[in-house]
Amino acid sequence: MGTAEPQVASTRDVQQPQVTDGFHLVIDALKLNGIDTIFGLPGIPITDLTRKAQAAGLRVISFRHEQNAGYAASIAGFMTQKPGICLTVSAPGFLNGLTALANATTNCFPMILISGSSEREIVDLQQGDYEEMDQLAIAKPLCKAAFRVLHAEDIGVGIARAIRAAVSGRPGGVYLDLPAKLFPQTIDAEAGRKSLIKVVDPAPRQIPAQDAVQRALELLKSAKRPLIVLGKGAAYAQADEEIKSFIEKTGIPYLPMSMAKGLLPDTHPQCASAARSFVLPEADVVLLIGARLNWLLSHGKGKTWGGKSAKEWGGQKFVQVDISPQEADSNVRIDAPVVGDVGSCVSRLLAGIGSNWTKPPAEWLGAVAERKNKNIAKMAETLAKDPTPMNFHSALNVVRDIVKANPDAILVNEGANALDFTRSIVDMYQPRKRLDVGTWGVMGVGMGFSVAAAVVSGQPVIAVEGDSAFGFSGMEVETLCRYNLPVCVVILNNNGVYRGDEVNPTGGRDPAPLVFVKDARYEKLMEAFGGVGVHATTPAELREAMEQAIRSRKPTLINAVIDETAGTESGRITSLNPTAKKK
Ligand code: ADP
Ligand code: TPW
Repeated sequence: MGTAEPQVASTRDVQQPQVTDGFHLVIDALKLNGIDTIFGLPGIPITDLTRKAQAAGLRVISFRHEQNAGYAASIAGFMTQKPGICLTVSAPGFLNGLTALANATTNCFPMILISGSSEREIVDLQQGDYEEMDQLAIAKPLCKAAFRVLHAEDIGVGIARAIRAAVSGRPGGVYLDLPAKLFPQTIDAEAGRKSLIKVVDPAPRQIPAQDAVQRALELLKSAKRPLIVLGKGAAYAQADEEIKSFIEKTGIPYLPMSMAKGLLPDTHPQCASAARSFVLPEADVVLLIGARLNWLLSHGKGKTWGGKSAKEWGGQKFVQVDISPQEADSNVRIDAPVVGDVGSCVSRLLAGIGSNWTKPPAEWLGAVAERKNKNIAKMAETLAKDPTPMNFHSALNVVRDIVKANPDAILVNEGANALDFTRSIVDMYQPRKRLDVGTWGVMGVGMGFSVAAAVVSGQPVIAVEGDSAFGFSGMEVETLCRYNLPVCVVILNNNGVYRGDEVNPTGGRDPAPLVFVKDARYEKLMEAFGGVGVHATTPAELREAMEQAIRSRKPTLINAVIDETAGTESGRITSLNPTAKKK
């Protein structure tokens, strides 16, 4: 071990001892564990790692900003159940990747941020090294686990621990600190090979206790108005068949959370999305599968759930299937927690319902269907309108048709109104095809998610972006072009954050804080790098451009110009604005 030259053999006849180094041990450890792609951005001290990784057959996707590489890694983790790898340089590169790492942890996406770091001796004495920062200490509170490797022979253990921490139990983000000095360290090749660990069973199944399953089934059986809520944990678990069978056998209406859309097709007769505001307050027993009762579900209480005031419990009983035993009771009482992985839990629930299960009362199913049909008819009327200029609805009606015709395509979605309207208008037909802003409602995931979705799946990607949302990662259109990815970006352009018609009431020289340059030609950004740019002002132009993009698989950016007065502040979550809260 050490950075010294390999020992020179004493006679000419004796072969030079074979050595390996830190660079190759990192690459070999990743490959040994089935990791085939690195998302990152090169620079000291990891430049050669990117080159050597590519030479060793790993796919290395280089970004223009580490945050986007980080988001790409995290969503690759969500899609594949393998930790997505993001590789960055020290201090500023590391910090740029950190937002994505924290976001991954918040969303339960498995990812490993690997950052090069500077000399420990200098960092610890704060003597001002190049890009000096105590990265491990900074990462720790923002991720599930953080490790540093100082010696080449520990690389195998470091990567094995990082993989296990990222994917076992509740998945999340892991930080792995690799100091510059580690990479050129050499050790005997055979010893190096032996030091690597192929992780056996990285995400062990967690079987729920039989009495917990029984308790849950009894509660469900007693329900008059049962409801199932599917969250992105259910989508992540890849237990699609078990979930479908359970829902269909029980006959219980279900509500998919945003990224669980498509687990069963949104057009499924039991899908209650179009009756959300009816089923939440009316249900008496709710089965949560891989969904937290956080703000996205109004914390399980208040008016959304039929409570009389903002904080009051609506009276529902809850069954919660989750891999994290600490999740139950985080917001309201969970009457029947079922702790385990979704696949194991749902298959046991399915086995437990047996053959004499009675479907929910017709009265409940009828009421849900009635509300749903009424809302669907109302939406159809709105979608049929063709106003000038285009608005969210007339543009998204086109996206809805294109996704229906291309159910394999992956839909990436961010913005405020652009997010809310897309979620409710565009039906999804297959699991894990909708990738969006997740638990934080974070802007900036768009192009990173799009790159990863295309790279991981090989399928076409449609990214529906608010014009503000797009700006956070817009430079990555160059990455789309460089790797020639089949991504069609649709910017719903209303000239600003939320909408574009605000004026500075003081009459001062600056525009209002929420508005952008009017009539911006975003499509020229894509043209600058050799992709296809389209300026679309009608649904017909949008449709033609999207069809062409899917057919050609060329990176395409469609600047879909919509009414700048369309949209509301913060979209559907205006009520969370502090000023609104005061009222
Ligand atoms: P959503 O935003 O779609 O409601 P959340 O991110 O709030 O979903 O919740 C996802 C939940 O799924 C988390 O509580 C997480 O612990 C859980 N989870 C993740 N993976 C699994 C799995 N394989 N089995 C069971 N639960 C899981
Ligand atoms: C990292 C706050 C939420 S939504 C949004 C911002 C800035 C943009 C909304 O405008 P857009 O969409 O994209 O044009 P639309 O359809 O309503 O016109 N910084 C981060 N995350 C968040 N969520 C914000 C700021 C925000």
